[in-house]
Amino acid sequence: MNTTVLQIGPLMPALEAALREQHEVLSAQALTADAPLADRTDAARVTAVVTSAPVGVPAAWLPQLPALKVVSSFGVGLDRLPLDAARAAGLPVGYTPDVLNDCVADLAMGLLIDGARRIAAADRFVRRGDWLNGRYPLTTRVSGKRMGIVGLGRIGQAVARRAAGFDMDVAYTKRRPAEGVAWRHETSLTALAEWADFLVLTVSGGDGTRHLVNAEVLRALGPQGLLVNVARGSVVDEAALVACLQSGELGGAALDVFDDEPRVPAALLTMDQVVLAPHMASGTHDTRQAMADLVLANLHAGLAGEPLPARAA
Ligand code: 8YV
Repeated sequence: MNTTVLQIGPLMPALEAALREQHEVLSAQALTADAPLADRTDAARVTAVVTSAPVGVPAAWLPQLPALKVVSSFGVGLDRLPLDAARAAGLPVGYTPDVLNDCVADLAMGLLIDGARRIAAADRFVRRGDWLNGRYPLTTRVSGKRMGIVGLGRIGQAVARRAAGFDMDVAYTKRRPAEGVAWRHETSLTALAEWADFLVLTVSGGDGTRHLVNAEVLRALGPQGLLVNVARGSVVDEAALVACLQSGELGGAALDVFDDEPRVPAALLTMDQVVLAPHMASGTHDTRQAMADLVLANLHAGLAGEPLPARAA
């Protein structure tokens, strides 16, 4: 084996096995950006880094990997990848866009329907035996409502197409209007939230979108409104979210991502107007296999000095 891959954090078992079959694999876990890499592994041998979107790579590690030819990340999120440093070093960084659009959009719709119709809460109601004592409370209609989408990228557009099947009116915010789409572009996020019944977050994470959805936006969405987040926990001011749900200023939330996941704010755990999912939007056998295949294709292209099939930097 002439290639040494540094694996950062856990990966799906089939991908880990495929890496081990073809390469020497060193692993590093529990990242902190200031921890010196050379103390834990034989950094000089490393020719490739394989990581995942929620784990990423600390920028400080790149100069410590003199033989590095490529970084290949499992996921579409770029918020934990050192793209500027990689560009400056001419180092290709691969990621896995597109192959997960459908599954993430499917889960966004599932969370939305659950948030409005309270399916998970109804399941708890039946299991508790509460049905024997009376009917389940009425819920909120989904079809024909207004959906606001924050960040109309590839995933946002897949959500918007699904909303059309529910006869919804769709509008979105994005830095610049998306080309070739008929949905209405709205410049103000607060105005979008005010208009929408359902606000779906599909925007990228990172410094530029940190706490974009703040108390003002949540109050604009209002007591009948539902927030759906399949983007990143960092996009929402979680303390404001908890406060608005507690006070009833926001109707409900359906969340796949959290600021400090896998830790979820304790206050959310007891709220029936909240649906909680464990960052599972891309988590189907089909999509995760497609993501793993793309991670390997990016890795091998980078090692061969060829163009990456999906390059982020
Ligand atoms: C993760 C994600 O990659 O694509 C992303 O950005 O957050 C997810 O698809 C996945 O959960 C594996 O950790």
